[in-house]
Amino acid sequence: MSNSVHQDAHRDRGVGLRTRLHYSMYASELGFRVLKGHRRLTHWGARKQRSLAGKALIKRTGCPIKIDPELGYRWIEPGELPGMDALIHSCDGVIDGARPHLPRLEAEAPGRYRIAFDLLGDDGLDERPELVDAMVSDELLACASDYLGGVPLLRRVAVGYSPGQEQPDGEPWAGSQLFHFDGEDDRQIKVFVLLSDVEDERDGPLTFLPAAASREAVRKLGGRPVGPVGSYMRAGPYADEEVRRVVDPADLVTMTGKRGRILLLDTSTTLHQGSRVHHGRERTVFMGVLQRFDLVHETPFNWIDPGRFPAASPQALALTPPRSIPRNFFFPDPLAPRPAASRRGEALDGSQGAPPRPTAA
Ligand SMILES: O=C(O)CCC(=O)C(=O)O
Ligand SMILES: [Fe+2]
Repeated sequence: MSNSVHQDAHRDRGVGLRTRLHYSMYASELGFRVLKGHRRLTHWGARKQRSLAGKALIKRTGCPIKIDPELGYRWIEPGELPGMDALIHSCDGVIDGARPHLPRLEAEAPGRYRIAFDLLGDDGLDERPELVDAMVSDELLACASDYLGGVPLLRRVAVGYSPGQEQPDGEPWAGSQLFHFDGEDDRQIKVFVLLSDVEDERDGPLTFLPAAASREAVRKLGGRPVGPVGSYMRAGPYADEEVRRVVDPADLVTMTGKRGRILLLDTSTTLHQGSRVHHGRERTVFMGVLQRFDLVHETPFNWIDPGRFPAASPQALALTPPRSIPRNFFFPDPLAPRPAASRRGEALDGSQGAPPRPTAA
């Protein structure tokens, strides 16, 4: 993308100078490295603390769950992670409570916000501590500390509802329904838990290419192209035909399965898409997001109270971001009468350098 296109897009969006500078650096491979170096220096002390705390946790737990960076994913077997039954049960309550509101939410949601809804706001999350507990268990944090090089942050907890799309054949897929890499950092872990059975492509399964194959695909695609300006995607979205040209369909992994199936996925190193839900179907998936404290590109995050855990414990570290935001800042009650999408805009308007929302739940 040429510079002038970048500039026009920035002008159209009416974003501040700091944000413009950030995006023009973030969009290039070298700029990303520079930003990464800058974050590392800025958070040197915190990184050290998190690295030591992570090593202690890995030693204490024996780190039973490991993610192979060449794969960038790992399925979780029943019983491997504590708290998952409570989590699934709790999410059922969230979905039941939201069910009467869904037609209105869908009718109100503009464009890309219609692909996947997060049914939890900060308040809803606060009422359901079992969701956070499952995401900061010693076992999961040990795994994430091993993979990310220190105790990470739990930045998002979401109950994602993806509605069936009106014209699955006629309407082109968009946003996170197209293959992309998430761009907050060069590694992160998303924990996905199926809350409904995902049987086949009609249910819009999360579909991804393992990390080594993704690297190869991007090489064949002619390097890692930049994402659209102002997007949380560092690369992509790619048209299906482009992906089809360089990817063996047999290499794609789909998150189909019965309710309760759990996947850990590095969405920064694996090319992925999802939520291509066909008309008349729906998909509900829980998502927890673990990212490094010194991540390169901040996207909206939940307000979560670290106060339930002892100070300096791995759990408290995982819930203490570098900058605090007011509760409900990014994620106000999604079921409130006024469309959440419009209130999100309000929260960001006029804030200096705040990034836009991600498109997916
Ligand atoms: O909706 C999906 O399955 C894909 C979502 C996605 O791209 C993500 O969570 O990073
Ligand atoms: Fe994604």
